[in-house]
Amino acid sequence: MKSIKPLAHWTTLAALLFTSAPLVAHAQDKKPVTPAEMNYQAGASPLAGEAMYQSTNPKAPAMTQAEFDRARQIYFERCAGCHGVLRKGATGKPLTPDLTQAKGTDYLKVFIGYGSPAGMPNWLTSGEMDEGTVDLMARYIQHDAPVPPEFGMAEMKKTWKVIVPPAQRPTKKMNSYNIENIFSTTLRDTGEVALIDGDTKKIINIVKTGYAVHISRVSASGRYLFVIGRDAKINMIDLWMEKPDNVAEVRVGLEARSVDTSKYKGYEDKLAIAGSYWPPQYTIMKGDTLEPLKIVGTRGMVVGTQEYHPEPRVASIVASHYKPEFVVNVKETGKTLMVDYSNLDALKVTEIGSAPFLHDGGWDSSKRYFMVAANNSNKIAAIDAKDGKLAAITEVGKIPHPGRGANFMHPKFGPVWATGHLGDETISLIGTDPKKHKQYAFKEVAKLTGPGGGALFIKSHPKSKNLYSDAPLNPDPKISQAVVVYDIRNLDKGFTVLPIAEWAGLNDDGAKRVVQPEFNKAGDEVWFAVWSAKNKQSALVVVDDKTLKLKAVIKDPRLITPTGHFNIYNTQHDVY
Ligand code: DHE
Repeated sequence: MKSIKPLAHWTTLAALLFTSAPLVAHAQDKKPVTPAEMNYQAGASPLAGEAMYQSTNPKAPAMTQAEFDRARQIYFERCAGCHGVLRKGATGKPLTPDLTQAKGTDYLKVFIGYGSPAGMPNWLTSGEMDEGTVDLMARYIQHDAPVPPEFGMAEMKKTWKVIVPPAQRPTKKMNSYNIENIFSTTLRDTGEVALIDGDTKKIINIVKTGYAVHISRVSASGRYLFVIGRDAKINMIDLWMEKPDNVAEVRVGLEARSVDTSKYKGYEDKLAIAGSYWPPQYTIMKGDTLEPLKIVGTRGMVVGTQEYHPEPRVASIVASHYKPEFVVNVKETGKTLMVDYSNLDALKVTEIGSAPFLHDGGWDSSKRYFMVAANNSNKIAAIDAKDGKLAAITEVGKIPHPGRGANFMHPKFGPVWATGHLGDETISLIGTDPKKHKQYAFKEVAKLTGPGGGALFIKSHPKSKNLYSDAPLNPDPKISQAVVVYDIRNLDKGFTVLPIAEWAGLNDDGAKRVVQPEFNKAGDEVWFAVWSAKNKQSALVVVDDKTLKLKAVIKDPRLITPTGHFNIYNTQHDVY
């Protein structure tokens, strides 16, 4: 093992590094990553806990098995979100041995220790890693990337559990809840969702789900709730039970983010689908039991460059209302796959290329166009679900992040869909009506100015005259702990700030990031999560949409790290 160099030596190298050429040569010239994006992407991967074979490269500095295992775990906890599982590069630069060995251990140590102006965190000087760990990581990334195991049908079947078989489930609704106004709230760090009665604001049940649970989606009938964890575990919850709870679960991979269910006429509640980050694939399951039926890999060529990508992760998935199809967005290859589920034995997939990296998105108000953010290209692609083609690509601000976006009727431009941005303070409005407002269709017709970057979610409702936008990743707590509201009838007036975290009246100094506006079924209340660390108090805050005044604060020791929340009716019917 090489000895650790004194800090002075590092500083000299750091100076050299920042005044010379970029550390790692890269095929595509990458733009700097903002701190907000870095915070967002750099979450721990569940792959950190997976056993993998030690890979060695004879030209790389030697490592013991114990060192390799420790470095691998750190890599998946800290680095994989940006640099990719196989280190081929994503938000961060590629770190394959051909590139890293050419730089050498000392050079890499400086890069890891001090970070870079392009967005690499300063792991040493921030105190997150000591010098020994930095040295370990510098040696590790010169070895070949260990490949996590594949996860096929046999592995899935081993994890598949039908907790309550369909025949033993209720034949009618067994509770008195107004199911359509229940909220499923992600409790991120406890691996649970809180089911909350939207009328009484009381917790109905806390349901165990996967690790670092991510999103909830609702079946076409509104009876079943599907929740996916980052560990690719899907939980299916029956809302008809006296106390709604899990009836089935399965793992569809080792890491995942998206789930949805078939919504086309005649296929309601019949199928479910989930997309995985690792292995890069999507899985179609039976809608009432989660039995895995069909697994399809997404490895392939990147749009434009037509270079092979070994790990194109599956990002957002939605069910089409126009055809028996799932709209599957593949991140790194920049492709939307229209997966026809009418015959799983002769699967037809229409591949629509747009731009990398496809991430999140939502329907326009007609539910014909799926508006998906290509967040590495600062673009929104409009996918026409009726004609199965790309309708248009629209340039927007820096790193668009719509969640599912917000639809409303603009006084001049007609129906528009809106997205906020992680990388700048703007909100882009895109016209979505090619029939009656052709001149504005799929054009960025207006840009609103918000309080700053770091926005993740934006929301409106057909019955509301307001547009809400959060900014939980903004570095200024005054911004990250509040939301802004625009009056749709008078957008030129600018925004009003609602101090949501302050209204929550929390008893400690938690991060209190305000996340994701979500309307109730009636469209007259907006819910927000006030997200603090696991050991700090969090809350949900409910605002009256008409008066913009505080309506309720929901606090409970069980509400740990609430992030996303999903109203059953609005999620079922794609109302946003
Ligand atoms: Fe998410 C949606 C991926 C970090 C809260 N997130 C999505 C979707 C994807 C995704 C692909 C779209 C799913 C769909 O529509 O089918 N999210 C990722 C990441 O890869 C990323 C950047 C890093 C990670 O390690 O996971 C990430 N996401 C976060 C967070 O840190 C957030 C703020 C808090 C949390 O719970 O982890 C977060 N993501 C959400 C929410 C949605 C979401 C609330 C659903 C939005 C909606 O309106 O549907």
